[in-house]
Amino acid sequence: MSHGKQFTLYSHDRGPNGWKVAFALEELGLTYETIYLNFQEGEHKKPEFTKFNPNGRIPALIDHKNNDFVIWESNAILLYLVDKYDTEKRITVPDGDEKFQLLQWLFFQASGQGPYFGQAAWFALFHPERIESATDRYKKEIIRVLGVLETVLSKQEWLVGGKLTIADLSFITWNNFAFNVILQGYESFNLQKDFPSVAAWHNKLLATPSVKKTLDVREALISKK
Ligand SMILES: N[C@@H](CCC(=O)N[C@@H](CS)C(=O)NCC(=O)O)C(=O)O
Repeated sequence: MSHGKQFTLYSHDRGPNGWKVAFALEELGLTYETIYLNFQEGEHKKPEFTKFNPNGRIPALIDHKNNDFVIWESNAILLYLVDKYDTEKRITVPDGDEKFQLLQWLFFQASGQGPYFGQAAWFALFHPERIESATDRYKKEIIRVLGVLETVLSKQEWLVGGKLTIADLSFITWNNFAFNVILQGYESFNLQKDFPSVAAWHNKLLATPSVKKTLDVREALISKK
């Protein structure tokens, strides 16, 4: 076990997906050490890391109290953590219909939010050429996904189970990046005006102590660079 902590989390200071796992670890009061990989130096593609995650992406989690069990894909990690360690079901729901709704949101996040928001970020910020049609396509997809969330959150406070769960936690970091960076100055985008329920939900999530603490760590790491 590394330094007496139960888990080792492989993450990245800016990459959104590792922070989702940190939110859940904090919320459940589990102990962990984070190793932030250096993407510029390709650490995530080196055998020292791909022996844990053959996909060469963060996050990956090692559970030292479970024979160094390794799990990767952020939402699979969230499910592992709650199934094994959230016995009081603080941030998950009981088996049954609600569990399938929880899975529905986690699948939607992993297939509908993460990749599209990621492509929007890529074409808006990192692609070597400006390709307006591609940038626009993915920004429009962000707007569409926010519309889906708005429809649901205008009728209920949380995505599932009437309380904060891993489903809500899974959306925070990509939404943050979309609101603060990707969609800045895009057409007449105004989160508060266009998606008031999403804005209220997102602000509530940011004010949750475990989330705030984790995002403060992120801020501190980034501002040190
Ligand atoms: N579906 C994966 C996505 C993982 C992912 O794309 N991670 C990014 C950082 S947030 C990464 O490692 N990027 C480096 C690369 O693609 O080379 C998950 O949710 O864990």
